[in-house]
Amino acid sequence: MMINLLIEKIKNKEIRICVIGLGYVGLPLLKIATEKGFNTIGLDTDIEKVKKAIKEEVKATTNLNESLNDSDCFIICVPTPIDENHRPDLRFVESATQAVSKYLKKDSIVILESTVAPGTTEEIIVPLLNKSGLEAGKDIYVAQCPERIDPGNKKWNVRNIPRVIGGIDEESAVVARMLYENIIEAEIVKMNSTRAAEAVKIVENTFRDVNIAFINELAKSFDKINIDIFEVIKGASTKPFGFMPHLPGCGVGGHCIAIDPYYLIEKAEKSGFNHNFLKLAREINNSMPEYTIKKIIEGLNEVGKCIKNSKLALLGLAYKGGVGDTRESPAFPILNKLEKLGANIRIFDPYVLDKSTVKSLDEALNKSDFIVIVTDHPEFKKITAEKLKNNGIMAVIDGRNILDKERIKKMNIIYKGIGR
Ligand code: SAJ
Repeated sequence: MMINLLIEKIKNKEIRICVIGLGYVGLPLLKIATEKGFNTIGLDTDIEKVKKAIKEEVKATTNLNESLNDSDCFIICVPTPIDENHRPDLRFVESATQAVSKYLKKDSIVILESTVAPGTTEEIIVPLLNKSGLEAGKDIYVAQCPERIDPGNKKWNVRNIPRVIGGIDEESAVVARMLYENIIEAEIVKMNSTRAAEAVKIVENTFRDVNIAFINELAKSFDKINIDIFEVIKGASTKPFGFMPHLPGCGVGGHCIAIDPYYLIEKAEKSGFNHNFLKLAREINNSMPEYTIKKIIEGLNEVGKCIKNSKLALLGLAYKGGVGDTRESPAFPILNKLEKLGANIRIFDPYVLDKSTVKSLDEALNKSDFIVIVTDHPEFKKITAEKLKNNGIMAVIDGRNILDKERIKKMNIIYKGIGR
């Protein structure tokens, strides 16, 4: 088909879009594409995700044929995790691509939203698609449009976050951009290649990882010289340009920041470059749970206690405040170490009740002598020094620096923050 005809079909919403992967990226995309008038269907291997999508009034299925057959456009939004050796794991992307390649027809559009190393679309996705007998760049259009969802963000969402796209050729880029311009209400910026679009996403998140590592290392250093890093960040933030505040904490979790740098590190290694700096940043961020344990030991020692048999509340399992996602959360290495050291632990996370061992914050507090804050949930930010005193809490290890240090210390409760 002439590209103009395809563009007309897109503008007239005459194509069927199949979104593969209905997690925190795919489901919002499926919903907004449906809202914009496209004929859509969602595909996921997890029946619970399909049920959730149907409850949100979009068509979804676990059935490959029902979803992939008769679709003109396939948008792949499946996870790209790392394995236990921090090696990228493309299993989900490869199986989704293999499934799609069985249903391709002339002028199909395939777009990858999953975060991958630069070069993945060209070197892995295209060869898998070409196995269909149709040729990417000749018979089908292929592009990369990295997802930019920030779970829990009240301001930025799939509708208003600008996107970048890159095509394996100019026509693929034009088609993909036209498609997203008819779904997303924000700017769609065309890069010169899929490789550049893949790199944009990795760079965005690696930028964040190294900046967090920078402030985490400063926190360790300032702990030694009795400087409150928070006060310094606040001071540095008065500079109206050239400084971007990041916060120290008990660790960097989640399926983006803690993962994406490894995709670039491995890709670069294969191409003969060693990302010393990115690896060091990952090492520093991965050291923060251990550093938090050190602060717990220090805090308990100041009241003549040790971790063994101490009654301790671990507040938070999620990787960041306001969400229930526990992937790569620093809570688990901290919890494992505390259990190894024989602590008597109560776990509470209002967003992860199925893994909590007590039913409320009050129960966690009144059954404990010490608290460790791991997640900056809004509920935990409201914990007052008075509440701690009334519950007989002797020491607070504030892994997210969210409590009122001075007020807590005034109540003769030991306070240990990360860098404060
Ligand atoms: N964290 C710190 N210090 C900081 C910021 C975060 O320790 O200054 C920790 C958090 O506690 C968490 C981890 O890092 O454990 C990741 O936090 P995050 O706020 O970066 O949250 P994510 O992983 O949901 O990141 C997403 C990303 N969005 C996408 O990948 C599409 C990221 O690009 C966004 O910059 C980020 O949201 C955001 O800005 O909130």
